[in-house]
Amino acid sequence: MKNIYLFFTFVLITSSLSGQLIFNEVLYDAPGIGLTGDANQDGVYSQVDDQFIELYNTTGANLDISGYTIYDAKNRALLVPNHTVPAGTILPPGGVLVVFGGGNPNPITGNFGGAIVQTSTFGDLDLTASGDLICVDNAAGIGIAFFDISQFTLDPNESYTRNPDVTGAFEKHGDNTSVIFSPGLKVDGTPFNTTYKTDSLIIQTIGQVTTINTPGGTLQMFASSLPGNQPTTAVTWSVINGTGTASISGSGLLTAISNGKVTVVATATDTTGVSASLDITISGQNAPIDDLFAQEDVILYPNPATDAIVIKASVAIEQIEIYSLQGKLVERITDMNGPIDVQHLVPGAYLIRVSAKDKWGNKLLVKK
Ligand SMILES: [Ca+2]
Ligand SMILES: [Ca+2]
Ligand SMILES: [Ca+2]
Repeated sequence: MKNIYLFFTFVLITSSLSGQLIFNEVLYDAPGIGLTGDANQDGVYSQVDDQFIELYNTTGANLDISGYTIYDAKNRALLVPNHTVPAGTILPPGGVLVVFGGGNPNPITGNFGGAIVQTSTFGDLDLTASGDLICVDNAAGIGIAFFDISQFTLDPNESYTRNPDVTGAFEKHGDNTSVIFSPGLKVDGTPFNTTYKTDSLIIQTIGQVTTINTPGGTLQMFASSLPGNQPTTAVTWSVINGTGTASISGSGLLTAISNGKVTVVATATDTTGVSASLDITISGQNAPIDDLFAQEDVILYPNPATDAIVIKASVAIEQIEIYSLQGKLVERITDMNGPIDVQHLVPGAYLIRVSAKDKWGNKLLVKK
C-alpha cells in the first residue's frame, strides 16, 4: 500500500513539472560515411561524439537548468549522469539546449542557431540504437523528460525530430526535409529563440564612473539585461532630478545641468516593464538653477502659458531647450527670435533651459 502511495506521489510530482523541457530531436545513430555524420561540426566523424539530444524550453520564461542531469539506461543504473548541466545555464523561453556526446562543437562559429551547446560531462551519451531510455532529471533529481529509443528504427542513419518542431510527432529528419539532422536549429534550418526575457536590468558606465564634474558634462549610460548580462538598447531612459538636475537622451547620454544628485532610470520596453536605477553626482556646473534668470535679466512670460512664451534677455541667448520634469528633452528651439510656440505641448510642468555665455538657467514653465 505504501509503495502504491509513493508511486502516485511520484507520478503527480512528475506530471506537474514534465513539459517544462521536452525532447525535440535525438541523433543516436550518426551515419559513418565521410563527414555526413559530423553533427557537432568539429571536422571529425565519431559515432560517440556526434550523437546529440536537443531539448526545448516550453515554459515561456527563462529556465535555469543548472544541475539538471541526463542519463541513458546504463548510466541510470549506475547512478552516474552522462551529462550534468553546468551552473549558470539558463535557457531563454523557446530556446534549446543541445548536448553532444563529445568532440569540439563551437557554439559561436558552428551553425547551431545561437543555441546553448554542451558536450557530455561523462564523455559519452551512450545512446544505444538497439534500445535505450534517455531521462532528464531536474536539479532536485525529479525526472521531467524521457525519450524511448526502442520505439524507433535500429539503424536510421539520421536523427529523429519532431515535425513540426516542438508540437509534432517524431519522424526521421530526412523524411520531410533535405537534411538529416539540425542540432540547435528548427527542421527548416531557422534558429530557435535566443533572446532572454528580462528578469532584471543593471545600469553601468565606462569605468563605473558615477560623477560628472565638468560644466555641461556628459556620461554615457549602458543597460544590460539579466540573465545573460547582455547589453540592451531595448530600454527607455529617464532621469529623476534630486538635489541636482540633468537631462538624458534616448540613447542614454546623461547631460549635467546643475550640481547635486540625480537618479538615472532605465525601463525595459518589453512587457516585463523591469527597471533599474543609478545615482549620479553632479558637481562643477557654472550656473546654479535660475542664475541666468536672476543675474542677467532673463525673463520668461506668460507663465502659466497656453499658446506661446516669450523669453527676453539682456544677453544673447544661444540655446533654448524644453525638458520634461523627468529630464527628457522635449524640444530644442533653433529660432531665438520671436515667441516660442508651446501650443502643442501636453498640459503640465516643463523645465525651460536657456544657455548663454557658458551659463545656464532653468525655469519651471506650466503649460495649461
Ligand atoms: Ca564530429
Ligand atoms: Ca546506452
Ligand atoms: Ca533540430
